[in-house]
Amino acid sequence: MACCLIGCGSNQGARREQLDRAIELLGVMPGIAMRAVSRHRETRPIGGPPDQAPFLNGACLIDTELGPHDLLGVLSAVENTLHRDRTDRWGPRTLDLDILLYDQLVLDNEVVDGSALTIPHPRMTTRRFVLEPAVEIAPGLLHPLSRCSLSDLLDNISQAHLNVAIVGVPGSGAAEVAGAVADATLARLVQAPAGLPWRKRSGLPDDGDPDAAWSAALSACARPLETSTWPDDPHGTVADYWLGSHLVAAEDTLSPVALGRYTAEHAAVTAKTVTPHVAILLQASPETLAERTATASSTMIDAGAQDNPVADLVRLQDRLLARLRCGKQAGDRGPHAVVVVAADDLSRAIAEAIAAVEAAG
Ligand code: A4P
Ligand code: MG
Repeated sequence: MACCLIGCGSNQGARREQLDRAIELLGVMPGIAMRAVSRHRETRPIGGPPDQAPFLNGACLIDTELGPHDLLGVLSAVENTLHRDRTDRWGPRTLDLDILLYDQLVLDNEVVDGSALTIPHPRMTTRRFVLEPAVEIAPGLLHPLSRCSLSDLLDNISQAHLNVAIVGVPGSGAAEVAGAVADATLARLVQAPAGLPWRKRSGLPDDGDPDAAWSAALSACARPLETSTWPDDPHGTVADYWLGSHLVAAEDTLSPVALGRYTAEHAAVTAKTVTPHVAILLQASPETLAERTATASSTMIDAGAQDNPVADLVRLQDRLLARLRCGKQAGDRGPHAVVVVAADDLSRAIAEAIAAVEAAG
């Protein structure tokens, strides 16, 4: 028997009746027992076509004997009974039922019979319209990736001054996405004062002492994030980098002795800085990274320094994903909410990143 959290939404037709009917239908399905149902709340639509109607959102907790894909099939059948139209992604809908959590199961885009399933729901950690009803019925339930309770995740996005980091390797478009998110959300923009010195980079000491380059980049990037000078206005901050990237990149580059020293230095420096509440990780294909870094090779990476700089970028990107995904397991210095955004199409990445941040408000 698995305990599952289901998110429910509607912004078309008789919203309340449709949500009530969906809960009723779910409760009588074979293999499903309804345990708790939240109130429905009216919420502002996030993403999708402009001018769509407000949503009613809620959540329910079920026990089920069904496997995750069979459960998804049942949810789709209930959506269809209530006349769900699937023409537009994030478009108006009579009913949307999402699997938010399925026990502590983690599935990454697992395809069975043509339908893909990602659990936990990949956008839930920044969505107030998901977390508020979920916390009402299951505040202590653990999110298996962040290792935070639902109530911690809601507190995390409820900070007076939301701190967002756009994380990506050179060529991912982090600077462009961060600028656009800051503009759209009226947040303060913090731009990286120095790049990662995992290649010989312009603007960093080039004296043959790799340790000095790593230290210089770390302290330059830590300065704008120092706790002592951090603002508390309600607009929030969007930075186009995350200090954790420096450590992940260093692990791939420095000798064991140099890395030991740098790890201690990194811990001491980051302890004096703020931790982002939300990280948006940009994920680009090797082709995109090759194309974007070829046009900017003089400032992004020294292509002559390695045989295959794009392969290095891809490896770093994978390791950033792994590090960010493991949440609190990596200590409490990691962002609690992590959203992965495909970065090959930059306008789409910008829209997704803005939606992820606006969903917290
Ligand atoms: N899918 C993968 N993982 C899951 C999962 N954990 N639960 C697949 C449910 N479905 C999952 O979903 C598209 C496909 O996602 C499914 O075929 C399934 O195989 P869909 O319901 O057909 O389409 P969608 O909902 O438009 O897409 P998506 O990406 O699930 O949308 P989201 O992220 O759920 O966002 N604003 C407010 N205020 N309230 C809302 O409820 N909802 C959305 C939809 C956007 N903005 C909103 C709200
Ligand atoms: Mg859905």
